[in-house]
Amino acid sequence: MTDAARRVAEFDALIIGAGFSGLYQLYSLRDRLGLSVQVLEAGEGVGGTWYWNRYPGARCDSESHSYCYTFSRELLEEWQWTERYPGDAEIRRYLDHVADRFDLRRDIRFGTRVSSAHYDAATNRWRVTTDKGDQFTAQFLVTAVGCLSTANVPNIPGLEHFAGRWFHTGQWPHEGVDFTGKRVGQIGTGSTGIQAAPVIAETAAHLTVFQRTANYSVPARNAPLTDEFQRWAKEHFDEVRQVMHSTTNGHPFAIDRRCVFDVTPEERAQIYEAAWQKGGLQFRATFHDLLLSKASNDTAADFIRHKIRSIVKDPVTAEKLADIDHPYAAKRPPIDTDYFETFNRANVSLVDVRADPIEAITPLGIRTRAAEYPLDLIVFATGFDAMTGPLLRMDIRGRDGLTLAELWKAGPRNYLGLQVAGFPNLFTITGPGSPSVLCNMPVAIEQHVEWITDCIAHMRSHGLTRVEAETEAMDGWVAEVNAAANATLLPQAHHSWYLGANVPGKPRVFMPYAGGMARYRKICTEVAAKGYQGFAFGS
Ligand code: NA7
Repeated sequence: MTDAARRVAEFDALIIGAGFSGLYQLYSLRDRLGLSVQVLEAGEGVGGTWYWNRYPGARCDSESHSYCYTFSRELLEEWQWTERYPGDAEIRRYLDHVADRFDLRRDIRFGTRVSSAHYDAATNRWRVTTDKGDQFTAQFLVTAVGCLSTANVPNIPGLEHFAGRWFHTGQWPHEGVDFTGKRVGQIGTGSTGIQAAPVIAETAAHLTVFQRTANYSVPARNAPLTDEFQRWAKEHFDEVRQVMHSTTNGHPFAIDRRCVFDVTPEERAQIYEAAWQKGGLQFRATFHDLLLSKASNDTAADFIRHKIRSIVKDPVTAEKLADIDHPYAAKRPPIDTDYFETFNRANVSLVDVRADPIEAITPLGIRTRAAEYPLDLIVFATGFDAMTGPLLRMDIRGRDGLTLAELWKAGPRNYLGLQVAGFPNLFTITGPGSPSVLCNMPVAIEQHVEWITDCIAHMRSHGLTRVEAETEAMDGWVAEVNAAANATLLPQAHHSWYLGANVPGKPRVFMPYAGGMARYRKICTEVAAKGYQGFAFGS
């Protein structure tokens, strides 16, 4: 046997990624269905997104009691979150615990990045090659690669000549970065930048925030969880899950049914103020029509702009921060801890790079059209090649050598966000075309993993070996995803990563399914109940 032949390992299923999705998919296929499964993971540990995102202030925007698996009652009972929103280290501890508790590590190969996955019709198997040249084959291939795992470092001329150090928030060094006494430049004011700036400013000599698009943000009001709340969350978990499953976005709070103009301006102001004081993404849930009507949305947008102006003392800085060009929540709405307050510090300044664009990075720092900012460190909080990026950076080829990159060159196409015509037995967890990033992620992930597991169980019990989305069903779903987005204000944020607008050259297509998680779950359940309508099986 040659070395090459010896290194081809065969499994029933291969899973790419060991974050929330990959861990649960491994457990489901291995322990529920009895398949032989191998997970391939680029990191040296479990955690996925949370393995890489260790930047200062990294924290989840979902409340901790809802940011977890619900499939195991014992797991729910034994795990204790400590804060209202879990920080990155606590989420890693949780996922480490899950991996140990369900004995998952023995089937995960760490430090292994998948470079290609090719379908072989003759054997009905996927052949997967890694960056180390190892090869694996399997009947089923499941991508659990996350939506925000391909870092987007903008191509600014001169970066290679910068004399200081630079980091992307999504590839943060595990040993941390010491900002003490340093002049730091931060590019980007999305959810990440809004979390990072206040923490960096605490120790940096000076922080300069380079803002291209001003952003709304609502206080998170993070705090330690009381014993009383922890008890309540455990005792009422069935009700909490019921709410998470019935709402549009999978969070443990319902979106109010009232519309903005159902109430008087005074009542509206009180409702917004109460939500601002309570903090968190609930602000978006105050009215039913915030993302449906521009006039309604304007009232929330004006409320937040007014808050920004009242918090930020320097009127010029306040105006730059409040000069927001899109409807509230049409981009992913950040929540923060003292973001706007940070601009009242003497060691923090804001540069509006729309008015004064970045021209180059020099050995000394960042040069805009009007000035040069000397820096020791640059933090790129510049986001990700979201949703399609993690899939397309692998060379995925289906039937007859068709590449995913070719099929998706004008934007992602799939059926239910789960399968692509021409790519049999390939399943994508929380890929484009599914609610994913518009939803509390673990809710979306559990639904996908369970649907995929049920589909494979169905195949095995019916002697079927191949499943593939039909082209017509795929085209119908692409139209449905577009229609769902166009029924909302979401496409009106022209710079949003939902649209791929943050990555030069990326097709501008609204990627996630905006029809709501509850509706999506119903569609998927009905499709399965009708004998997997829109999918073709082979044996
Ligand atoms: P985002 O939300 O994509 O934010 C990236 C930020 O970086 C945003 O303010 C961008 O401005 C800015 N950016 C990107 N490229 C550049 C260049 N070339 N010059 C200046 N500024 C730039 O990423 P995050 O990491 O904050 O959040 C991602 C998701 O993680 C978040 O939505 C949550 O779901 C969790 P722009 O708005 O494009 O003008």
